[in-house]
Amino acid sequence: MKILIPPSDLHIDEKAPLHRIDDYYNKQFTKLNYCIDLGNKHKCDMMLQSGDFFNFSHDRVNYDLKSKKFQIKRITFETIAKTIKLLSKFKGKCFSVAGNHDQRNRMTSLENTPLKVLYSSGVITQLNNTDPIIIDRNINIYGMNYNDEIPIIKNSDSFNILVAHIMVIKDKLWKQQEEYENASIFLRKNKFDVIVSGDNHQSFDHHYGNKHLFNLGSLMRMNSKQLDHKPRCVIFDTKTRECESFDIPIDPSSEVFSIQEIEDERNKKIDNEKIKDYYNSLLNEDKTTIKFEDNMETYLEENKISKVHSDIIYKNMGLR
Ligand SMILES: [Mn+2]
Repeated sequence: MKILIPPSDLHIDEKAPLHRIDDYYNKQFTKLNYCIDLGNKHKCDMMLQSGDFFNFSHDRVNYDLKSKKFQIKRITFETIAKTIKLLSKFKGKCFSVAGNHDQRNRMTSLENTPLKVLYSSGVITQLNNTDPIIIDRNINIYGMNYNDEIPIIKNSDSFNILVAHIMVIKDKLWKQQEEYENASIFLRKNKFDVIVSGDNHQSFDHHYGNKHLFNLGSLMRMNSKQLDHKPRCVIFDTKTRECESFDIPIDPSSEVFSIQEIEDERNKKIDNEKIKDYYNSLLNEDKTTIKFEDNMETYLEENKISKVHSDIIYKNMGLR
């Protein structure tokens, strides 16, 4: 049985993220199309997608930094239709779980969401953590939708697969990051043969003996921190337990991002940091206040200015 594993976080969206200057909308579909063609070419029997299929679950009012205007963010019917058409091209079966972006207000119910339309259309099937989907009698596929508990394996003799929207990391994404699963420990402590995880937009895989974890990251370079991100697919063969990685063709980041805008933003951040430092230095200077009179009094006291001279100063300041 051959499994196509596309990037974990597709985040299909109508509009390009900040600093992208290319035809972002169509590139999402070109890339997804590449994955599906690849799966068909290699005769993959199924595709496993690990959540955050769409960037939004419902309409949202958003302030656009570029145009400085409020705009409604929504996934249109056309985009959903386009996605269904594309997925129906895949000759195998598609399975997925819901990510936090797919869930309405982070509720587990998918009522009235774009992902629910995909599930209802039948082009893709939602996995869950209680009843595995059994394929070829031996392959059991479990799902962990966002915020679900880790499933309990029912048939330990089977080939068990977990598709999960859960933060699995190789290295911390930021210093204070607390809620995550370490890839190596997560793979070792759970008895799944294959884990396909999503949520972390970085791309990596981890192997422990005969067990494999794939977190392929985002489909698109969604922000300036992802200039070097290389989206890819993996094809895994359950018989041989071998995998092959395929890079999805991309354009150089200098062509898809406005490097000038990114640099300007970085400089602005540095300026803001400087202002913040200056402000903090004022706060730390314990005796200095915003009131000139108070500062003067402190100065006169600290420098032991005589009463005669202080009185002259206060008189001229109109305070005595
Ligand atoms: Mn995501």
